[in-house]
Amino acid sequence: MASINDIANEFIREEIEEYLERPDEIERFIEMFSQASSAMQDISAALIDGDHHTVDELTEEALGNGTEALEIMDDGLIIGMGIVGIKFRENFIFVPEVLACARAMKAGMAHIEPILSDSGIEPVGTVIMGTVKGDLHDIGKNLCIMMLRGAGFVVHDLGVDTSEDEFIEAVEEYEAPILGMSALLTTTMPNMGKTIDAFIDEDLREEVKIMVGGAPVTQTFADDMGADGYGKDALECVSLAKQFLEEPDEEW
Ligand code: B12
Repeated sequence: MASINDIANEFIREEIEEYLERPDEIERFIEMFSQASSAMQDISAALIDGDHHTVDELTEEALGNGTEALEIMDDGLIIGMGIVGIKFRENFIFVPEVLACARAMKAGMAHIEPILSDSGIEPVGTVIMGTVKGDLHDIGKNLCIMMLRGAGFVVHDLGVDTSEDEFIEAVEEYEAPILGMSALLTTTMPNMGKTIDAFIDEDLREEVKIMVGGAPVTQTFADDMGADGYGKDALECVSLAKQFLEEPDEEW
């Protein structure tokens, strides 16, 4: 088992000691950070600090040094956002600070987006993606979109706060066989189910495979609302979309 001293970055060690209280979370983050390179730890530290200039510079530098875009996304940006989430949950920081961190995350994503989205392969299928009504969180959805594009999917991004009608109109307009919905709030998760019901009411449910995701969403919740698939991260989002295309008539 790794120890806190296996983490090279002092700022990260201090963040863990000062803000993490649950033993399982302390252990999980020590494990993850100790496995990340010191360059990735520096990116995480800048993100946690809400410093978008430094995230911008360090991401560009890491790519220039040959670090894979996926490694930067997983070991730099997403782990850092995990610490931000805990500090927010425990009321150590508030919306303005989280917005600064989100801006830093986006500064890093701006560099890796063209790489992950540029698959250079023939389009394999069309996906509609959006965050559900009432919900403004888009970082996770945008990561999924990058990865889908990188895997050759054409993705129409409906953005945030997307109504049932907007999802239906987009699926019809683009004749998309796949729809992905994201929700980060327990209060907006039910809007996924409402959207699925709206597809049933319009007699369009058989026309589209529906996948759902977002931090509070679970496989059980997805099953209960009648989604075709649930993905815990952007990689699972891509593999679900691929499965939907490969076996369009299978049960998921
Ligand atoms: C950043 C953030 C914000 C930013 C959002 C900026 C932005 N542009 O997105 C801001 C500051 C605006 C914000 C606002 C609010 N937030 Co907020 N926010 C977060 C935070 C810290 C991180 C979310 C994030 O980006 N995670 C990183 C990404 C990479 O992870 P992800 O979104 O889960 O996505 C991954 C997977 O879930 C999956 N995935 C995502 N979508 C999809 C879709 C499909 C189809 C698939 C297959 C997979 C998939 O793949 C992604 C990549 O791996 C979370 C904490 C947390 N633990 O999630 C709180 C959190 C979600 N927020 C919370 C709250 C309460 C709010 C506010 C209500 C706060 C307030 N008082 O105003 C508002 C709500 C605004 C609104 N109407 O939406 C709570 C929700 C609690 C709850 N029970 O519902 C959380 C959990 C914080 C907490 N208290 O613990 N927030």
